[in-house]
Amino acid sequence: MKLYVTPGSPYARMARIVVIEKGLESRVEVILAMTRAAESPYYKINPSGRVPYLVRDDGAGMEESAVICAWLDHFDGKPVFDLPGGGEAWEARRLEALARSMVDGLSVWGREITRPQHEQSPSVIQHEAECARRMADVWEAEIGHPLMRGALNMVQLTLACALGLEARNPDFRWQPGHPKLCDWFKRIAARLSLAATAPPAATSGSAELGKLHA
Ligand SMILES: N[C@@H](CCC(=O)N[C@@H](CS)C(=O)NCC(=O)O)C(=O)O
Repeated sequence: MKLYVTPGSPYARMARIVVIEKGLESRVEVILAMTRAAESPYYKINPSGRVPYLVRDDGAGMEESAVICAWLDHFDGKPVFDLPGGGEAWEARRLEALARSMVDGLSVWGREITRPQHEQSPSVIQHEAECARRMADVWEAEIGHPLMRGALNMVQLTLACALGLEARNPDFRWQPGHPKLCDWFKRIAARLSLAATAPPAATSGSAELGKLHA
């Protein structure tokens, strides 16, 4: 399989983490894609131009981090990241949506600040900065939830990738005033799969097509 990513994408990071957690490094070639660039050769592989994108062994291509993570997790027939069913199902889905909402907002903010200065919208930046601040407050209150402890699951993974975006955006300073979230993040960020996929500090944003070790 081939997994197309960029080093700074939180969505691609989720898939890269699952590759490592599931020991799929020898089955999945992780490839850097050139996104958001006119005439990128990547558009011939994935017409939407987004990452992550998984080209399966049967040649079919899959979009969407949640779908790709689930596919990779189920590849060996022994999924470990599925959210619980039964009585906990709605809580799990509620929290996953909350974490994904934070990634989505931070991605809008991150995209805005990587545009040329004259194209950036101060009101979009302010809106997303305030949203991120409120979301950090919400997570400070939610982080004690039982689903945020114990075996790694998609909620934890998604939130960790959201908070990790502090490396990409110097104005996303969620740590002050959020001691419980800081403790939680410190522990999860030390995990091998997270340390190996930590986003680089923001530079130009996209990368040449090439190989990337998960
Ligand atoms: N909902 C998608 C979002 C993917 C996404 O927006 N990826 C960004 C990188 S963080 C991207 O590929 N942007 C390039 C573009 O929009 O052309 C997912 O969960 O995979």
